[in-house]
Amino acid sequence: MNDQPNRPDGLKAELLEIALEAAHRAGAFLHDGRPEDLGVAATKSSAVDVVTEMDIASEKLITALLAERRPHDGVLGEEGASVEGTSGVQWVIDPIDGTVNYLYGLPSWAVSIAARVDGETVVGVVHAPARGETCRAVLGEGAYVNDRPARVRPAPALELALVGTGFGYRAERRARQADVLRELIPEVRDIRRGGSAAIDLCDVAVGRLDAYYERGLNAWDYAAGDLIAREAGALTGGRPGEPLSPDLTVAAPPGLFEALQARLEQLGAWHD
Ligand code: LIP
Repeated sequence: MNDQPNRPDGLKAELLEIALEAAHRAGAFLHDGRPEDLGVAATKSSAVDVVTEMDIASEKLITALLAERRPHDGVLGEEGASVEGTSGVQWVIDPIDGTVNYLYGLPSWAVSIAARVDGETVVGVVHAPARGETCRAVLGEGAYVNDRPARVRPAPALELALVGTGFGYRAERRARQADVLRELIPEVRDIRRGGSAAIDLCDVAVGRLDAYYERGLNAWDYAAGDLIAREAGALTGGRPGEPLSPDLTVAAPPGLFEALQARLEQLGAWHD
């Protein structure tokens, strides 16, 4: 049954098929074509905020496929892709989420592609080739990992929660994030820092993490993973009553989400 009359299910199915095709093509290019001598092509907010030639090439591969398949859609990409579009559909792309991991040859990196219709995310795909895993979700139709249904782990108390997080590229922000972590770490089971927000959100969706939070993410980091986590049963948001934003991203199953969000608010995790 079509529960969204202005968005025919056929559109969501088409957007999912395109997102999967683009993510797998980019993933194969990145995984099989990674140069042995891969270096830094450019830096952004700091000397450790790096871009490789593969980030740029991956974004070009994805945007070329999108332009061919849906020429009237908008596009927002981490490495500069910016197309206004006229169709009401916007693609939000991180061509490599976990760029530093990819640069160092660590496996926790992914291609993250989301499709938004009239501003609402309706399709999310996070493809992690080195993990042999693709997570996907369509709004209202559940989340899947390698075609198996994905569900969050039942919420533990905060003190028993395995919590993922990450840190920014500017030293001043990292110092502040460490201050927050110093207070939180004795209050939870343990912390994990994987290096890819998209994968961290998927790990919440499949129950490998109880919760995840991070300050400073951009839409391309979280757009797809947010939908996947929500469709797997998580609550997501920023500060209490606010949506995800660069201020703060929080994801966890109900019960744990509220407890972690309230503690992060007390610790001022939403500001530098
Ligand atoms: C990364 C995020 C990660 C964060 C890193 C970096 P990038 O995105 O996915 O969660 O901790 O600092 O921002 O830069 O690899 O696309």
